[in-house]
Amino acid sequence: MSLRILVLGGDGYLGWPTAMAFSRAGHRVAVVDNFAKRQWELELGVHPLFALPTLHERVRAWREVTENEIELFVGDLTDYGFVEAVVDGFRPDAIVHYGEQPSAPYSMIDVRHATYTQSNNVIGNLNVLFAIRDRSPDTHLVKLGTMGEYGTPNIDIEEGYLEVAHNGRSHSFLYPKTPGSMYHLSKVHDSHNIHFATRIWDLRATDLNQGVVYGIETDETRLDPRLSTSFHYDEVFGTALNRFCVQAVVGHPLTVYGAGGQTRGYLNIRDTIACVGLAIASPAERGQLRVFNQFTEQFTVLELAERVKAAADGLGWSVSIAHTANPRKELEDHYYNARHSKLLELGLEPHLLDDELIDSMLGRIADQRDRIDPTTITQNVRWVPQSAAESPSAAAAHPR
Ligand code: USQ
Repeated sequence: MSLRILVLGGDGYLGWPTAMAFSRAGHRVAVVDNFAKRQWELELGVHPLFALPTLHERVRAWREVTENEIELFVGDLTDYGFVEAVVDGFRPDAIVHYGEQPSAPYSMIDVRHATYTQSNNVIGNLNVLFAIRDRSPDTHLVKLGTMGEYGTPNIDIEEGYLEVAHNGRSHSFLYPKTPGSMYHLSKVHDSHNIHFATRIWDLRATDLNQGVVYGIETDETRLDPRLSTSFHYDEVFGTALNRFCVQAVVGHPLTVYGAGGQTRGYLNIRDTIACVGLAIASPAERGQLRVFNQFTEQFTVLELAERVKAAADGLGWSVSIAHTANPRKELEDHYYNARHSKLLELGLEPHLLDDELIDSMLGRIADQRDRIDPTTITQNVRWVPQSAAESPSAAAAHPR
């Protein structure tokens, strides 16, 4: 069955490959973006590894390569009139919401970046909820949340909800959240707002609490170099495994923060797309907020660095691991056991991290070696300012 799917944040690392995958599968797809990410890149002096044509150019390239159309709406989710007009006009069966500021370090630069992240993300998401309520109440919201909403509690992490027994009675609550950055907090606020909208207005929603995504390629990005996705390796927008692979290519010591025992859930970018597809294929009921923990494996950050180092050693490269001072405030040795069975029950077949994948990432990155700017690998954003000279606003003024 062909569905109408609206992808918010369609210019981003995950939004663009998601839009292409649904378009190729025969759905009617539209993307929304205000190109804010490109502005943040200019602000910090960083750029994605692969040359990134504009979204208009990528949509044209997509048409040329596959004869499929992706519709494009340019605008800001914090502008309610824009969001309402898009939802009213397109009447999506599903909205996939990636359209938020996604970086923990960016949100921790200073008060301006913290308030921007929270207002941008929370207000944008509220506008989407109100537009669905008033213009298209049957639309299924598939919202990208994050495993980081839970933090690293000293008990097992359940999938969204926790049954609490208290004084002889019990109740199911959204699992308690202890997030580790202003960005992760913005997603917590979103989750509560979505929960409210499903309870009070009878909307249908799935919150995908996603782990850290790695990878460069999907079946669609491979079709043409112009269809590449926005892959970052700088301190602010790059994520752990992707950064380590780039660092290995340029011979930079792998930047394990502190002891390296920080454990997180990880998944391949291909599995992100598969999970979103599974969520859309069996939508939540009206009045229901489903929560799926979206990752396939847990690793410590040191394990990831060791995997990349071993792969680089195999290629004859000399790569070291540096335990750099941790710019974040987080536990470096902790209990972590997060349930993640609901997507597997829906049929997810994970692409687990293997040496072949790391080798192919190293190869693809090595082809772009000339585009790597090693000065952006460390940008000195700190969770806690260390001295007056290193206050967060000084870091913002001199992010490198
Ligand atoms: N880390 C290092 N060295 C590095 C980079 C990161 O040791 O060079 C450590 C971090 O301190 C952290 C872990 O690796 O303990 C993961 O950090 P990350 O930067 O890869 O990921 P994070 O900041 O948690 O955020 C990313 C995405 C975000 C998404 C989140 C999923 O940027 O959009 O929500 O992963 S999760 O981590 O499950 O919350």
